[in-house]
Amino acid sequence: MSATLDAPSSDIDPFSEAFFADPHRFHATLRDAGPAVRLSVYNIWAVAGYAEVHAMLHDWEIFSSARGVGIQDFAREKPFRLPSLVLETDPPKHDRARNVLNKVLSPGNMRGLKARFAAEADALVARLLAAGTCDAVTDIAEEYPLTVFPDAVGMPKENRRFLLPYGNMVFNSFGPQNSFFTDAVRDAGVVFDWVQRQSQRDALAPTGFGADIHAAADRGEITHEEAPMVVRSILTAGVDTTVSGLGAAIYCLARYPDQFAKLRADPTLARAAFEEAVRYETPVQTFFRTTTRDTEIGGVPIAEGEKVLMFLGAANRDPRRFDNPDAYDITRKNAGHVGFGSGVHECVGQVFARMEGEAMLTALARGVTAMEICGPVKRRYNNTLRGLASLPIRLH
Ligand code: 8QM
Repeated sequence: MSATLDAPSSDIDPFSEAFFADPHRFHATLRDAGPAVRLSVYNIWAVAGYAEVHAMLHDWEIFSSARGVGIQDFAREKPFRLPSLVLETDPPKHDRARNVLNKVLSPGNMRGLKARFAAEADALVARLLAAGTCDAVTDIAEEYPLTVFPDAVGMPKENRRFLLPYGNMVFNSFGPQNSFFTDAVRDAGVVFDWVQRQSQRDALAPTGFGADIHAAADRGEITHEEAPMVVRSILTAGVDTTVSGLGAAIYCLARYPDQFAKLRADPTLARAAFEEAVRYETPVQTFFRTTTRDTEIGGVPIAEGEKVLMFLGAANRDPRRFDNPDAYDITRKNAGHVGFGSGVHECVGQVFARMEGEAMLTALARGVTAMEICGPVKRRYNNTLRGLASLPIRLH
């Protein structure tokens, strides 16, 4: 039993340009304000400490995903899109779709892709070295996942870039209806129908993740009506996230040449360098849960039906959990970071994401002696994702 505390409150807006431009000092303020902080701008709760975020992620019965993992409460408002069968559900409903994805995206099912990943990454680095300068966002962080991921799903070549505005829209939709969200919706109108179409069995190759998901419906693990919804989940979650992750890793290695030197000296550190970038930049910054009953977080009472915003990015830089958290250090022990979440909803695509990161950073470590930022770095603001719009670099 812990004592009841007075609820700390703050007028910080975590979905504002000021916040996105420099989140870390706001994160520190929220972590230090208390275990749970009332955000007056939205009348929601915020949780920014590692221990509290981790505990919430492991308590799906009280901190539910079924009322949406954005600011919208599905119990009160019509969801922005048909709710996801994995992301926006709780066990036991969650587990059916999740078990299908666990198999489709399992390490065993992924092994066959490894050689292709390496070859594609090496070829891309060779092309970019010949050009000299490039934009690491469009030419690497977007280009690479937009090749290897749709290939693995079994998608046709046409219009693959549509996956980017689609993801941008969905990840913005977890926040409030601010201009980031409305701009993203305006940019994404046509791709809504396209994603629906791409999720159907006859739009997908006879082999690949898409076909595997539909085959699970033949075996009765999900229904044939559900299969396109599960394909939609991987199309939504599989691109923008890894684009942000790869962009983060390259940005870290370009900013901290001592770390790139370490990686070049031992390219087997590529996996660790990617992992540390996921901790350090935390591509998926936040998700909400909704309380299913009256509860408390660190002694702060929280009523039933409240939206609680988890700051994964703040948790990943909590000095109570990580030594010198604001240093990008590819040899640190960062196990336990929540960049891929934790608990029943922990990222089901993490094997794939890490393979992309490892392949790309290995190719850079082997083929490039130095990366130099050679123009203005621009952030891409999004209500959920932390990433870049532009990163001009010269490769040596
Ligand atoms: C985020 O549609 C979905 O099922 C879905 C969308 C976005 C994500 C996950 C699942 C966490 C990467």
